[in-house]
Amino acid sequence: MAAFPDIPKIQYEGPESKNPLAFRWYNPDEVVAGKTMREHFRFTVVYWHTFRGTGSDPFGAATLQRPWDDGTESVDNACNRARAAFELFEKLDAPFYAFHDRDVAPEGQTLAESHSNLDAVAKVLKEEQKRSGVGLLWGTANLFSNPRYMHGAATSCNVEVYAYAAAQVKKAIEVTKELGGENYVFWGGREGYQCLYNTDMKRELDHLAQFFHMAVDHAKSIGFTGQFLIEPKPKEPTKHQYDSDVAACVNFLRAYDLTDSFKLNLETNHATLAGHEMLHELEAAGSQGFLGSIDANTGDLLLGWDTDQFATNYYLTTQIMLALLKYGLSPGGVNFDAKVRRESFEPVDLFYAHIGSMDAFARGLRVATAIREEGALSSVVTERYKSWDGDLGKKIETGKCSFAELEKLMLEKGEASANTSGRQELLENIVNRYLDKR
Ligand code: XLS
Ligand code: NI
Ligand code: NI
Repeated sequence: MAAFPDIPKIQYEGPESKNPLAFRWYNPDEVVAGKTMREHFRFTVVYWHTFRGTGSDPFGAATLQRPWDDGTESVDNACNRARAAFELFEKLDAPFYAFHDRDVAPEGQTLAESHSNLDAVAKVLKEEQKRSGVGLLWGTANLFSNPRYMHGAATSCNVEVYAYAAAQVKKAIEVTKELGGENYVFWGGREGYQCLYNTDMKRELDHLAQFFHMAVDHAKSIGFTGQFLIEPKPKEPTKHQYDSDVAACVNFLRAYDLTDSFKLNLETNHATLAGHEMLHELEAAGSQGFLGSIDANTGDLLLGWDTDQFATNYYLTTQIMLALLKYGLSPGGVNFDAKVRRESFEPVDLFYAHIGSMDAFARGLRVATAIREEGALSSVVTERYKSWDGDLGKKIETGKCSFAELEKLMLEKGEASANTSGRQELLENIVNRYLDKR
């Protein structure tokens, strides 16, 4: 039985379309900047929000209607849900999905039972992948929901909880490999602290690094070649998450000799919670060679938590696409780590949400491509740094200069040459001009 019987396969109808179940900007087979749109985005639907979200919040119970779900934590229900999920992926023409182990299969009474539940559902996932051609962008383990993880997992003060987490990740990597997953993600879950009075920060960070080294070793031993990704987030659920932002993650990876095996999965709402724009995080990661994948969503700047909304703002998607065109994304993707609001309780709302955000990204791609092709921003940047293109700049940039030489030069000159305008307002107007265009 179809889960979404009234919803057709979503088609591209062009910008003038008023059909809410059609794409206006996302045309999967259209080539833009040398690649099809499908290849640019590698759009990914998340299992946890889209198929496990209930709409409950700290003030109220579940609201979301999901007729295919019988509400039980059984393996049968999990298998039915998986079939419903693939119907949505196919109707949206989304080439990938992503999951946590506990999203797709119920946790058992013992670790062994949880493993076998996961294997049973993975069988259905594998069949559905084969049938539909939808692939797994990444897998991950949920190391935060079960109460055993109250003090964290890989940073827990309880060594057996650490061991349990390792066992769970080992299995999740194996299942990800079995399903052809292209990446494996570590979001920090509860790896952080609520209170420094009870926390040995150095020891926790050392443990976390050992955990990652063991994950790398295990991946090698089973021949899993997917990319490992860390997902920065500054707070929530802990007061301070260790992977707080790109700078903190890159520092951690360098300090613990993990740079060969890890890149970063950047999420818009996490960037803004850290007090950064997404573009800042993309530049910080991309310029250091750590940009792996993105969790595409948006927050609400008036709310201080991870609201995980679908991104529809063209400025945001244009900025993201400017960075993705500059640094590239594969084997990552544009992963909709976003949820419908609890008031949007009907199944069709899942379609409106994804279609709108896919379109916003496609529009962003078109605008960013035009900006780049015409060099509208890059020519200004080149011009702005042109003083560095002379002999002096070269000498400094290649490490062949000293303070003494620079002092000598400036003593001779007496004053630096005049500055030029930064032209920020003009550039903001130029970006608007590209946004006006079709
Ligand atoms: C939570 C994270 C989470 C990860 C996957 O804030 O965004 O959803 O993406 O564990
Ligand atoms: Ni995320
Ligand atoms: Ni998040």
